[in-house]
Amino acid sequence: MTRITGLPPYDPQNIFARILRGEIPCKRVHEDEFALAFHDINPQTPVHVLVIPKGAYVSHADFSAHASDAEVAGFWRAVGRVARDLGLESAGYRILSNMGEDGGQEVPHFHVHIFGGRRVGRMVP
Ligand code: IU
Repeated sequence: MTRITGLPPYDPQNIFARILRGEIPCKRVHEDEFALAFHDINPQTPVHVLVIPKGAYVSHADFSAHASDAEVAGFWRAVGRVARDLGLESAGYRILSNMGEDGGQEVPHFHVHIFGGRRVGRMVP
């Protein structure tokens, strides 16, 4: 498949790649064929979990363009399942993914934040 242009190459030494390889520990909440979920090291809300795909994708732009349908479905099902298993569904929660420089992305492996456990209110960019 042709890779979309303008994206940085995937860095296999990024911190989430190292977590996926088991080189760095994490507080895991879920793992399956497509995704790993773990508690953010610097939580912004009482519940702050990151969900990352097993595949090597820099960002949502990369993932949405290049992941297989099975990977996309498996990943997003994992996001929903994690939120459900954390007991966030009845009160609600926020999912967010920072993408690239303007989006404030720090770790160059696609990840979705799940914020919950308190009222997070409406999103203000
Ligand atoms: P961002 O969307 O790329 O800005 O988010 C990166 C997140 O990864 C941020 O919330 C960090 O606290 C979190 N994190 C982590 O959980 N463990 C780490 O070792 C590192 C960052 I470095």
